[in-house]
Amino acid sequence: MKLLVTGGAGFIGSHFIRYIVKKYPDYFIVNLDALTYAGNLENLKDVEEYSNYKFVKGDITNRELINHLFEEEKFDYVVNFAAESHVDRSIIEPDLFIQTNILGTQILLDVSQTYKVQKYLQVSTDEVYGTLGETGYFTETSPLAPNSPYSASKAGADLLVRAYHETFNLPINITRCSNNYGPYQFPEKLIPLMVINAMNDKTLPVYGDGLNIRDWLHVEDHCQAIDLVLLKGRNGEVYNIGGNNEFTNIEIVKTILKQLDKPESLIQFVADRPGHDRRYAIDSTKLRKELGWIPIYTFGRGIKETIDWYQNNRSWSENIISGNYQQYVEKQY
Ligand code: NAD
Ligand code: TDX
Repeated sequence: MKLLVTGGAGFIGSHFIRYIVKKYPDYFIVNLDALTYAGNLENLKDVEEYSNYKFVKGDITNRELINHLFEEEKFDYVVNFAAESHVDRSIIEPDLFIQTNILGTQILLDVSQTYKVQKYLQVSTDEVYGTLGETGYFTETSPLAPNSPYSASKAGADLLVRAYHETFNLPINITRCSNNYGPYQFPEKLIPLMVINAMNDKTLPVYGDGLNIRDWLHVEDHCQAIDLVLLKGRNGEVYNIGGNNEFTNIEIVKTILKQLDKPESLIQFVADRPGHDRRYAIDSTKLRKELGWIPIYTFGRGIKETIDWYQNNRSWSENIISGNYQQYVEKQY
């Protein structure tokens, strides 16, 4: 069994590769990653020694390279994590999001179709559904109503995946997950940013009134769900993945400060994000009932272990902040 994982040097992709390489020693996994600012081979240092794993540096928008790779490896499965993933960056530089998230997906779909893969899995997000009021949950049939260039580009990609299934019979699944947290998350995202700033006695920038709600899921529970959908998901179906862990941003920030024994005076309310979605909450009944998914982490355990990890692995974030790992990558490849 040959599996192509794109974007495997990022946060979720690196956890997925670690999970799959260990769980399925008879699978061969190729990690294709362009190593953008968010890609970091340090995330996979312990995986490099596995003989069923190979890294290839490359861009999903490079059709020639993708064609060549499929010709060479004859993949059975494709899991596409590669994306520009940060909402704030999409507000500043939307072009790159369209390029990678939409065009890159279309190229992967085309080549997957040509080489007749058994399954193409698109890793998507709850943000494609837009925002919720105080009540209700996103289900797989909620309308797509993205509010940021990031989520619009992810929704566009989802629609292409659907179209390739309907038009060309490409076997597909789409997963739509809520906010992930855990080790190795790039420190531009809420939780690692706040942990690292608090550790360094820097201010914690909370957007708007801090009352926006996110539904948090530990990254390993997300990986377990993707594994299930990849192998057992019904062809053509969308599966929502969520943790039932709704918290306001200010609650998250205060939890972090408490564990690190830092004062709440570090909190600084700043201008709100334009188009800031108020609340996300995912109904993952379909995944639980059909495929028997049961998340392992409680939020209490997961957030404690995650904060501990950033404290015990300071050099990881220091290398990113100082740009050391970029120099390392340039030397390696
Ligand atoms: P990330 O930004 O940490 O990693 C993205 C990876 O993709 C990086 O390694 C980067 O180098 C690579 N990449 C970017 N452009 C590329 C290109 N053109 N070609 C090849 N590789 C490229 O992102 P993440 O948080 O790990 O998210 C992974 C996927 O999961 C994304 O598709 C994202 O939309 C989705 N998702 C994320 C979350 C979350 O909370 N982080 C939640 C739901 C869904
Ligand atoms: O400095 C900050 N201050 C702040 O208040 C940052 C970085 C964020 N926030 C708020 C904005 C959001 O309400 O925290 C919340 C979480 O923000 P992000 O970590 O940027 O995540 P979000 O915008 O919710 O999107 C994330 O979840 C869905 C991922 O980045 C996406 O890739 C994924 O699709």
